[in-house]
Amino acid sequence: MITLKNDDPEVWRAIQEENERQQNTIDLIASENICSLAVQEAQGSSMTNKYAEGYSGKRWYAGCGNVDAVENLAIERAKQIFGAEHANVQPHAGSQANMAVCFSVLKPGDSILGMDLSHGGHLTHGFKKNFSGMMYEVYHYGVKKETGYIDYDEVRNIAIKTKPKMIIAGASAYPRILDFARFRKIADEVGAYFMADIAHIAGLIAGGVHPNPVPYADFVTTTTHKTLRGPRGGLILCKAKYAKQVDSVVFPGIQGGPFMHIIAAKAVAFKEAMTEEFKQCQRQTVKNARAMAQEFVKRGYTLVSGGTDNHLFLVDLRNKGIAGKEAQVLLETVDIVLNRNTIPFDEKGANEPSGIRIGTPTITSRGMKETEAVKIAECIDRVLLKPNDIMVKDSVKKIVKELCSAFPLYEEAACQTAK
Ligand code: DSN
Repeated sequence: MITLKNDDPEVWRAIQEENERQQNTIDLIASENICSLAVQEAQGSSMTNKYAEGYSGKRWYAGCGNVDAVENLAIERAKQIFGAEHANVQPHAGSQANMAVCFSVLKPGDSILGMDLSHGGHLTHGFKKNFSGMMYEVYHYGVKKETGYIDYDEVRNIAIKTKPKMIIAGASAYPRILDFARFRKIADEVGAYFMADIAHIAGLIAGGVHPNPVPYADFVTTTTHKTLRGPRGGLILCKAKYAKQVDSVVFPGIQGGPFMHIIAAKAVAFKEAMTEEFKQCQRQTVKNARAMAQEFVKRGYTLVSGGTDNHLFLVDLRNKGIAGKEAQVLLETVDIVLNRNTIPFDEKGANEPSGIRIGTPTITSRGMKETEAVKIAECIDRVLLKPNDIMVKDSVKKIVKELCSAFPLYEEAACQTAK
């Protein structure tokens, strides 16, 4: 059998090195996770060869019986997890999911109200260089300077003043619970559609550790690869009355042939997300984030909103004399990987932000608990305090190495449902 190793050793080597990098680093990027080998197997399957434009039972091409079966499974499982009336599992990514929802009910020039990117929002919620910012008149809400929490009275005031056609809740860097009922109330008051983008927190919702927006929102979008721990992709949930509009925007509106291998992998991940092991992992993800956040506070760091309710938190480094990017680069030298992040009201701007974002999905999927989370916080603090101290760096690298070998990515990982 011709294997990748024989056939294309350069690509094979890069993949081996990536496997090793993932195994040997502490990954704190809040949007990343480790999907199971079963999810990877489905992604690497023959379903990648199949064209299946259309929907189950209504495809353009012949030979779609097997892909119909996996798409049906993915749809039914997604609906079951979140209690949704309709699911479209074809969006290639979260951005396409958001675009499809926007195109299904908005016209160019309509107005939307979403969270400011610099306060934790997302590019597709109205950033000026994104389709959402180019096509729609955008209004933003943010967090309160004194508290770091979303100011729902401000959201309401802006909504009353601007009368948006759609209100978007959801964030990529907001450490607190989102009050979907409150967003719904505001949307109803001004006659707006309500879309919740749960890309970051979908796994937490499936695990019962964050409220579910499905009862409140007209549309719910998500990626499938973050806390949900599936393949890289997107998903739309909506009320039955919007099903036809949404489906016809996804295909043929903005996408062609669906990625059937990814849809198969989504089905696998959705099955895993219904297990008790998965739910336990989501609970632990939040416990780990809380434990780590508390340790940072204890060590004199300022956290946006003072802590976290979910899988991530934001560290404001301004009182530590180090910028977010410097911290990111420095920590990578000791095999701790995270990303720089703007903090709300950051004077420095998006390219040189003053903070870092720390997330616990990946370490939790490896089986780490509060003890390890606290130890990692201590390691980060030691390196940030003495960025040029070789002895400190060596000692931290050693601890990282020990943690990584004690908690392998795929063997004996407590949160893995399929090995
Ligand atoms: N890039 C993702 C994140 O890191 O949060 C959002 O799409």
